[in-house]
Amino acid sequence: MKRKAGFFCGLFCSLFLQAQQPDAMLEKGSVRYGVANNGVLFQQNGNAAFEIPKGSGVHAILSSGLWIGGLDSSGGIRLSIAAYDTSGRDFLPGPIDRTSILPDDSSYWNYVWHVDSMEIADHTSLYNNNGYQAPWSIANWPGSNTRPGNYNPVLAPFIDLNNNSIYEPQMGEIPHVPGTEAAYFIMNDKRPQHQQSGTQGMGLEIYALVYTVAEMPNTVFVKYRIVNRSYSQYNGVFAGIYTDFMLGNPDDNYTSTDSLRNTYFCYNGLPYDSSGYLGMAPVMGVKRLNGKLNKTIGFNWDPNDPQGWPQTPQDYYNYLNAVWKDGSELMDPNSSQTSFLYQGDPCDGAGWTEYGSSGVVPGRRNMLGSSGPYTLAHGQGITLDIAYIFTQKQGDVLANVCDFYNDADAVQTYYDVVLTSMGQTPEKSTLRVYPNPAHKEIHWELQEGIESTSIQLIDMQGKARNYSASITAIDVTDLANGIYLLWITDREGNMYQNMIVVNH
Ligand SMILES: [Ca+2]
Ligand SMILES: [Ca+2]
Repeated sequence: MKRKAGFFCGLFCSLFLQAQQPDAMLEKGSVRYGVANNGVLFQQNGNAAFEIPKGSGVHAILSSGLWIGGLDSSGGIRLSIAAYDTSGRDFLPGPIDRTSILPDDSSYWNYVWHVDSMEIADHTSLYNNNGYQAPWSIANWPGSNTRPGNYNPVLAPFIDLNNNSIYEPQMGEIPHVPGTEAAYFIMNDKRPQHQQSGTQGMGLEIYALVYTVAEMPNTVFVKYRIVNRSYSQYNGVFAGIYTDFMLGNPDDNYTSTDSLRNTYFCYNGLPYDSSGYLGMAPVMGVKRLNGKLNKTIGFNWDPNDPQGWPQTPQDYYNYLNAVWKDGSELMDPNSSQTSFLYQGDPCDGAGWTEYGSSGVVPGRRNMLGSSGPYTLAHGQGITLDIAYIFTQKQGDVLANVCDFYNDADAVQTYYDVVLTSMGQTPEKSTLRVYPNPAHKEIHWELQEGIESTSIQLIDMQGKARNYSASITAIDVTDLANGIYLLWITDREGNMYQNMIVVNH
């Protein structure tokens, strides 16, 4: 049985290999957006690819990319920067060998794996049927490494039905991703020549999951897991998201920061967007969901301006630290040093905003929001959970800014309740569950001395049920038959998970 399925996959995979691309378009929500495996999101062939409403031909973002900077043991600046898909590349697709610290430059990795929840559900129920053909991205999901070399054994989250740490789609195993549609890719910063930043990389392996959920159709979620595979320790590491906004006509915009909500955003600087959104002047925001946004800054595209496009490694690193290219600090209108550009509130007019400042002409805008500084030792990582949130409701520009805050709060709540545990590869896997399959009750065992602070049971649609942290068993008699994840977090934030089959 197993051999037959393997043969079938082999034939299928080779036939359809050419169908896969290093980029994908996703469109299950209200946004049609492009994902590429070079670190630049929402841009294809130099064109904006964040169309909302879908089919309108109007875009809210021109491009958005990951910016990482840090200092090596001798104080040298290391950078990995993705800004535009037509500009230089710092990232390469694929993982890094954990022994040699070299990237696998095989074309095997030059893909964006693209899955949707219907295909995954079909695979769960049909995998064993005669004539069923698994979609390419499910059959070839990079769950467990199959390449020669000492790569991380688990390279993409998956449901491991038999707990052997091997991804076996021919046995009904599936990608473990949230939402209705997801794109996944692996990249590294070991490109020999960093074309954008002109520095060496740090030896980072990056897993990127981009996805849409049905409940938040105007939002695109991204999870970056960034791991230091090198043997060096880096200090002063910042991880940032750079975004060049369109918002219909890109030349009439303003930007702002809401540091308490860990978000920066773009809103129309004129009451009327002169092409695209017209009177419905929306807001496009970028929000960190799983930690603090520590710095924001924006700059123009003139490389000769001290507040313009970065030229040297120090320029990039300064911007990640919310400092101007010449080293001068970011100052608010009261001449106080700040780490957040335009950190006032356009909604109620308080504080430092572009909208309220006389003489600030609306125009093209970008923003860079970063978290850090972190120390990254060998094997340590940073996870960035990011939401790209679009708000467009009735009312004027400022009313939409007020509404954006509500949307940002709703997205944060949804993330906190439903999404935190999805799409992650848990760091610890010492959670034993029994009986499995479960008919009436499930029980579990954690290592002695570990105290759980949160217990969740999550179904395959990503819906979470929360239980008291003190319970030791869950009654499953009212749950539908199917696959669930038991997810337990302890006081130190370590996460333990195991898969449970409920079968009455
Ligand atoms: Ca398995
Ligand atoms: Ca505009």
